[in-house]
Amino acid sequence: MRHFSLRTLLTEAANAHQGWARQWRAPEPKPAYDAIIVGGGGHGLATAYYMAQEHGMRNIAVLEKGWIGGGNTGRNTTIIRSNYLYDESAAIYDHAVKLWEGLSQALNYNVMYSARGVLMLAHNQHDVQSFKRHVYANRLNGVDNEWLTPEQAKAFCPPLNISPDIRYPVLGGALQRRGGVARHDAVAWGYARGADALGVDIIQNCEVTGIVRGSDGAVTGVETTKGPIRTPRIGVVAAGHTSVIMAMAGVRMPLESFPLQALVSEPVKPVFPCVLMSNAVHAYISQSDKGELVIGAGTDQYVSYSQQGGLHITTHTLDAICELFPQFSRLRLLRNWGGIVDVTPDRSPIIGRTPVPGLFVNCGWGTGGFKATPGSGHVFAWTVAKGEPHPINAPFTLDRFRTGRLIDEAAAAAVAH
Ligand code: FAD
Ligand code: PYC
Repeated sequence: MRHFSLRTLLTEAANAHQGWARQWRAPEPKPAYDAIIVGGGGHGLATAYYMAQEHGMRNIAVLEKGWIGGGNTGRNTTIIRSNYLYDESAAIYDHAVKLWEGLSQALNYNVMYSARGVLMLAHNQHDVQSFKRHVYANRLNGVDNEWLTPEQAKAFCPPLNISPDIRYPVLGGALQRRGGVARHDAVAWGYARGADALGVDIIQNCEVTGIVRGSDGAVTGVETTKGPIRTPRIGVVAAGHTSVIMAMAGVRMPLESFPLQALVSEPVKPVFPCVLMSNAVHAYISQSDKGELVIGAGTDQYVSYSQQGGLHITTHTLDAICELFPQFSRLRLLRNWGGIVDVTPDRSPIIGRTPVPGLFVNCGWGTGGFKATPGSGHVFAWTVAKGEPHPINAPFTLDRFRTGRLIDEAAAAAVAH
């Protein structure tokens, strides 16, 4: 019979344990979510909704650093239209308009879409030529748009001053009758409620502070102010802050962030029947269902992340509004605010894959992404769910800034930037 000292016994036990430990591998931790959407604005919430509703992805989360709809979605002037010049743009913006038309029914939530017509005024010969070109191009794409004389513009929008001796005389206008407005926060809430009902987790006060990548470079999760979360797929939809988040994954974006402002007057009885935009003077106006005149300005000339812009920008806008609508000069301003928009060199969005496996981006809507919300969410959901672009967003690649296949919509983007 062998005798073992206590020391030998302990040493053998330790060796056996080490051998076992060498063979045993801890299983890879399971992803907490199949996909994460960064940004709880209208686009991010719509993306999550369509991922769950159309692609059956229920184990997903939307991470929002503040509160849902507190970014540009809740700060914009809600103008909806699809009168863009190029085929690619007409396709995506009109896809959105068609979804707007049935959105309240689809979500069973009144987003107050009101197709009251968007009239874009021409104030000089260049405007006239450019807008007429848009009218013809839109019609070829099956998008409604028509040219109005100054008298027809006044008949459509009676408060308009068409006197020829004003500083910005009206030479005519392009009218898209299917254009209009919707209630912006209802859009965020409607999509959030729909996504939540399908099992999507919406996590507010949860800022993404890092993107984690595995040894093969693919994403494996995010770092957040509430701790790390594992996921193999991330969709970044964080208007104004996209560059900051994409830099966390080592991707440099062709974007600049600018403040853009808007304001509302005190509420008055219904006086303004449509949406009117004057791109040359950077002013646009409609009336909300609460009665406030909703007025927007151009972007600041300098990049910034501050959610307020220069006072001189709004002053210039109000000068233009009072000249076009002298009767509004006695109205009082109720409040003004700003948002941060991210702008691409060709004023068209970027929607699709990135050089990092598992990382997708939807950004660059600049001053005009509210109108796109349902269409953008719909095609981005497809892109993230299938890992490949929907045919409608296929042209809007990040790669176009390398290949030069730009989609220059500076004129249709309308707002000065
Ligand atoms: P947002 O609503 O801004 O959502 C992005 C979200 O990402 C934000 O809630 C933000 O908090 C969150 N986020 C950012 N960083 C992080 C992070 N690290 N972690 C987690 N979350 C993060 N467009 C039109 O079509 N018509 C208009 O009339 C119009 N008027 C406008 C007027 C103004 C004054 C402004 C500012 C914009 C206007 N726009 C308009 C543009 C439009 O508002 C935007 O293009 C659109 O709302 C963008 O939607 P979004 O969901 O991508 O962005
Ligand atoms: O894209 O139509 C637009 C818009 C109007 C005001 C700001 N953006």
